[in-house]
Amino acid sequence: MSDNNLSQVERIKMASDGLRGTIKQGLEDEITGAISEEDQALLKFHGMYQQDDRDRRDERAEKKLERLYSFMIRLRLPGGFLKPEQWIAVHHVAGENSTGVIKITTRQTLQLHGLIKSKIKPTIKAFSEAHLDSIATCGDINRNVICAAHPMQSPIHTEIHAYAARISELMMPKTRAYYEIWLDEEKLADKKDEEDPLYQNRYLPRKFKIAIGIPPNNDIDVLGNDLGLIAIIENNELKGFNIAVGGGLSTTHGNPATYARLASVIGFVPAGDITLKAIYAIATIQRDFGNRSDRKLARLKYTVDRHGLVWFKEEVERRIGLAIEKPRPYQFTDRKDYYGWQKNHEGLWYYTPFVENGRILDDEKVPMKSALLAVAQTGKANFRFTGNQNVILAEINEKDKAAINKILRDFGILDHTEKASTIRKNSIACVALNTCPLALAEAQRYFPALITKIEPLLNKYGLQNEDIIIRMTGCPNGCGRPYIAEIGFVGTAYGHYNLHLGGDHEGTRLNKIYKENLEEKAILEELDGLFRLFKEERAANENFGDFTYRKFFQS
Ligand code: SRM
Ligand code: SF4
Repeated sequence: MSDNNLSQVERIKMASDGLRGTIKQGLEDEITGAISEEDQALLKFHGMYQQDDRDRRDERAEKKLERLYSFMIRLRLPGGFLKPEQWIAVHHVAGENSTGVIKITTRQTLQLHGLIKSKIKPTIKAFSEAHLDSIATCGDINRNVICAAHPMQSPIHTEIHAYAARISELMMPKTRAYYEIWLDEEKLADKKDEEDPLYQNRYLPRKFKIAIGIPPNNDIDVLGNDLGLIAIIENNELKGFNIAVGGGLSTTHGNPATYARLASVIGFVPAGDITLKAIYAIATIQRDFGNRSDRKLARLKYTVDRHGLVWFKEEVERRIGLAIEKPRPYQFTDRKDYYGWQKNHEGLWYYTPFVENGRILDDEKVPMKSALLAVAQTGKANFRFTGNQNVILAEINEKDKAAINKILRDFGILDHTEKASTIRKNSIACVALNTCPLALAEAQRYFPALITKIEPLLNKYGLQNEDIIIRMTGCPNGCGRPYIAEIGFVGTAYGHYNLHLGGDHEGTRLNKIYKENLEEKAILEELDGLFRLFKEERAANENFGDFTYRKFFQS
């Protein structure tokens, strides 16, 4: 591609001196709370986004003040795992340096919001002391590798889960910029040590997401990722992975060239080094063939569709020097979190509380943040984050269960989790306002209140125990994966949402737009009618998503 066609971000990456840019100087500039646009693009590769408080834009503009800038930081947690002492560290960092709210994301990690410029370095230092980092959790690079979260669902979960860390390590950038800028490491004398055969100096054309699913539970929505690995287990042994490529859920309103796409399974590779080789090869194909001029069309899904699946598979085979076998059979039956207490094959206990939209704070409903701190302080539970924005208190010995149960009871977590309705427990909302610069409408600040109005409609038709997967995002980027929900709301303008219907329970079918630009009153009227129809016309054991798909979209 000629240099003239390269997007601005491509130029910034190449001229960045290994993602350093002028971030260091920008941090020292006390005149503004912001950093330059070029550095903002580079900062993402270090796991941070510059944002501003959108609620206060008008007020600040009136007073002729600059926007109220702050930064969001996202941790790299392959497979979403933290030891209790690491949770305690995150708890304190959040309290001291950010808004205090800890957000569990849809990719099994944690975000802190509202860090002012001078707090970034202390935050990263404190994380580093807890053996945590935020490298490559944003930017045109491999992101946090996610893995099915529930250890009790397979006796070989640990073996499969370990791939998340291995893949994350394999796909890390080689530049030492993160350590130099944030942790005061001496600049390397020999630049050769930074040579990066995978990313070179241009990185990937766009973000790149990898997920590992363990059938039968598709709790991480494996097909929504650029690269999905579906674990194939035969006789309790991990044989390898079916590889699925080209998933991606974002669209842009009014741009018909963009679309959501589920990943296509191209074949099976045996477990072990060959799996890692295949992953690496797929990333290099995207590096070499991805679109570097139009960022809207730069994800792997567009590369796959431009060249075709046959070409893509052959190119992987050529790069790994091995034929990919035909896919092995697998079946997803669900994609949920197992709330309450569960036991695994070794007799270890797991408790999953309901964390609404992944927001961990002490509010009038429940002191979730204090409760989780108290659990962590026992040192007896690991923390595992789920793709549904929850946390699992994990690997608890039988002898410690009663003490942890008491903490959960005393803080009201048992009650909170038991009392939350089925629909609420199946809900996801993205961050949206007030921090997300791309939000067109509210999501996590509004969805709980909308669910409160949806619950009586379900009760009215006796549907309160139906497992209906419902999700909302504040814009069509799809961070809460609304396009694979049974009921999806996608923000179009303030207070307005497209209503999507017809996704399945297992995350293997995209939904479709049913009605556009609805306000709350219209949403509730539509749902009332839909629930009535479902009650009257559903087939035996038919899920809501399958019903609406059959009723409205099947020709
Ligand atoms: Fe996302 C951008 C939040 C999962 C698709 N996403 C953003 C930003 C960073 C806005 C921005 O670019 O400035 C949002 C920050 C809001 C804030 O204030 O915190 C944001 N995305 C999130 C999170 C926190 C949503 C949540 O509430 O949990 C999730 C963090 C994941 C993580 O830990 O890494 C999050 N984002 C997703 C997912 C779901 C997934 O990966 O399973 C998607 C859809 C899947 C996909 O990638 O196709 C997603 N986010 C996007 C996109 C559209 C990408 C595209 O292909 O066009 C953007 C915009 C962009 O990249 O230009 C975006
Ligand atoms: Fe922001 Fe849109 Fe993602 Fe929601 S879906 S967090 S509004 S980019």
